[in-house]
Amino acid sequence: MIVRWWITTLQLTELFVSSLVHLVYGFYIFSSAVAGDLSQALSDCFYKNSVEVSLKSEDSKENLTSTKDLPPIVLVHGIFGFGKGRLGGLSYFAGAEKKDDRVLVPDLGSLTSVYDRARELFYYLKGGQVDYGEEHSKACGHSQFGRIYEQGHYPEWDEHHPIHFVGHSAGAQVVRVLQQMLADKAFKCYENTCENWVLSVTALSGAFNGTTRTYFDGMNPEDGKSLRHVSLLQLCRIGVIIYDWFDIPWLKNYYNFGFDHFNISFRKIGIWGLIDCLLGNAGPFASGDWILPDLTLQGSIKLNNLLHTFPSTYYFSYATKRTNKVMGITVPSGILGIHPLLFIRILQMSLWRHPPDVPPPYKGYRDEDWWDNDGALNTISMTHPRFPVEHPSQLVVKDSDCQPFLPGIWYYKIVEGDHILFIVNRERAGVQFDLIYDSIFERCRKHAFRNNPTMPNHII
Ligand SMILES: *[C@@H]1O[C@H](CO)[C@@H](O)[C@H](O)[C@H]1NC(C)=O
Ligand SMILES: *[C@@H]1O[C@H](CO)[C@@H](O)[C@H](O)[C@H]1NC(C)=O
Ligand SMILES: CC(=O)N[C@H]1CO[C@H](CO)[C@@H](O)[C@@H]1O
Repeated sequence: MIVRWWITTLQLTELFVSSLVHLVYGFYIFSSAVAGDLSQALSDCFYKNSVEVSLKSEDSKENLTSTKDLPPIVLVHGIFGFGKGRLGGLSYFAGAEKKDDRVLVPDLGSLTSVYDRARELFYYLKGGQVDYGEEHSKACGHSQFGRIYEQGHYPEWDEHHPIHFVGHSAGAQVVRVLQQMLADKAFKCYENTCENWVLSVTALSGAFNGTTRTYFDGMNPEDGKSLRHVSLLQLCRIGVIIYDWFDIPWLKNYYNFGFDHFNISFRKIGIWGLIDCLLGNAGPFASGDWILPDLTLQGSIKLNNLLHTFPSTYYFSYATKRTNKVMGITVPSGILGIHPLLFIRILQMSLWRHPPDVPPPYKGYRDEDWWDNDGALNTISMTHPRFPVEHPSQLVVKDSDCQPFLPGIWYYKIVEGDHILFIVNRERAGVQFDLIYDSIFERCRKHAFRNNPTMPNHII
């Protein structure tokens, strides 16, 4: 009895400390984001013209009659992310979308599952009402139909008008799931979809292989699906349900977790429905149809079982790392110039031990493979999809390592940086910010295209 009480007290203390860490950390990101956005807006006033001139001159080199002919580059946000128009016009990609004339930034819900995001992304581009699919909706207890896009953002999208995708974190996995859905012809009334609708996939700290961070925050390592009773995610769950239940229009316009298709609003479920959700009998957290289960090691294995790397699509991935090995021990790299709260998160992950009484998530699992990390994801998870089969890949150290740039292979670069270095606040990444996005956009525009979109093997 006393032992139990003692354990609960310990858990509560741990919870308190970790939520404090995350709260302050979140606030730190948010405030620096707002400050960054302001200074960005100011500097834009002064420098916009010069940037535009340099872009134009690059375009003319390629003889493009108009930007309308360019395949769009679609930037897909990750967890807690948001698209264009949310948070008072803040840019999740820290203004990187201004670097090219044809960039789209969809808003896919900040905590919804990878599957639901992929469905939404399709209709965002093609237009029409989001159809989550009958079977999936029934299984997860949400409406089959969602938001209506009166006007698609790229209605001509097809094999001959393919798209470049850039995904941050979970956004990279969303793109892979979408590509598989296209290959599987999973959209009703669109019989002609195929994998070649996707021209290239670029992952920035992509969550391909899951992350041990989910277990620190409250996912159960036993099943990778349920939540520990006392945990940060438990608080998050309660907060989200209440936020959605109050359903205050201007607030939801400002920031939306994306669970509208679950009908959590008080107008629809009343007080008993709220209690049901809070008790864990209904809603996204009950059915597991939200993002965290997809980011556990177990959840990623389940997703990856169905996903392929396709031969005519270009793949590039940036894996971030903020750790180093010192005498065989993995430690956060560089104590100077790193925010103390970020330091704690990285340190935490570099000390990860899988609970000994729980079977390992896969055969051959070793804790040490998962110690290198960027504070949110393990580096091993970000390079390329590895499970259940290792997908073709090549490490890039010098730029010449990926020339010629071939489709069907995951080229990857390891970048010294934390998980949020390339989003929200561009000042943090400094010169690296421009280097990375410029090379992404340049690769899309100059190296990734198919000469013959209708290769004979696609016709047959
Ligand atoms: C650019 O391409 C168009 C058609 O694709 C062609 O008519 C035109 O001559 C080209 N211009 C240059 C400068 O190559
Ligand atoms: C949610 O509400 C809409 C109408 O407002 C209804 O059509 C839909 O069936 C409801 N979904 C669920 C899962 O209750
Ligand atoms: C969860 C998962 O997919 N894990 C894989 C990640 O990468 C390692 C190293 O290759 C694989 O062994 C795991 O199976």
